[in-house]
Amino acid sequence: MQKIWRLIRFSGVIVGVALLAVTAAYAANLVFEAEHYTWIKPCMEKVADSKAAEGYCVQIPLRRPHGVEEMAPGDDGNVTFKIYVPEAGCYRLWARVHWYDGCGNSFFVFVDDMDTAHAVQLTDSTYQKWHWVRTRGHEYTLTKGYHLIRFQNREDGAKLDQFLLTTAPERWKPTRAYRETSQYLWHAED
Ligand SMILES: [Ca+2]
Repeated sequence: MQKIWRLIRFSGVIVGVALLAVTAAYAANLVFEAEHYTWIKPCMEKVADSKAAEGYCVQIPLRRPHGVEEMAPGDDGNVTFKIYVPEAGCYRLWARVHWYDGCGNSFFVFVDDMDTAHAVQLTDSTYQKWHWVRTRGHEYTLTKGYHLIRFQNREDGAKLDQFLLTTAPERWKPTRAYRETSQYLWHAED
C-alpha cells in the first residue's frame, strides 16, 4: 500500500512539473494576427487566404513581371503593430509566412525605433507553403510595456499570417497557427 502511495505522490510531482513547464512556455508567447495591424501602409495590403489563420493575411503583392533577380523594393509598404509586453524579457520573433519564390521570400523587421540600417531580414528558402521562420541570430530585449513591431516591404510576393514573440527555450519551434493573444494588442481606447 505504501508503495502505491509513493507512486501516486511521485506521479503527481511529475505531472505538476510538466504543467508548470508548459504554462511557463505558453505564458511568454505573444501571438498576433497579421491582419490585426495597428497601421498599414501600401503597397502592403490585407487579403483573404483560406489557408491563413482566421482566413486573412497581409502581403506585398506580386509585381509583374516578378523579379528574376533581387530588385529594390518598390516602396516602404508595411504593417505596424503596437503591442503590450506583459513581462520584461529576451524574446525571439517568429513569423508565419508564405514566400512566392527566391525573389519573394523576405520582409524587413523593425522593433521600436530601429533605423533602416539595423532592420533585420526575415527570410528562409521554403516556398509556396505557410511555415514559421524566425529572425535568426536576433533576440529582442523588451521592457514591460508598449512596443512597436513593423514588417516592411523588401520583396514582392511575401505574405504574413501571424507572428509571435516568445521567451521559450531556443529549441522550441512553433508548429501550427496559434490562437491570438488579442489582450496584448493596443486598442485605440487604451
Ligand atoms: Ca491571419
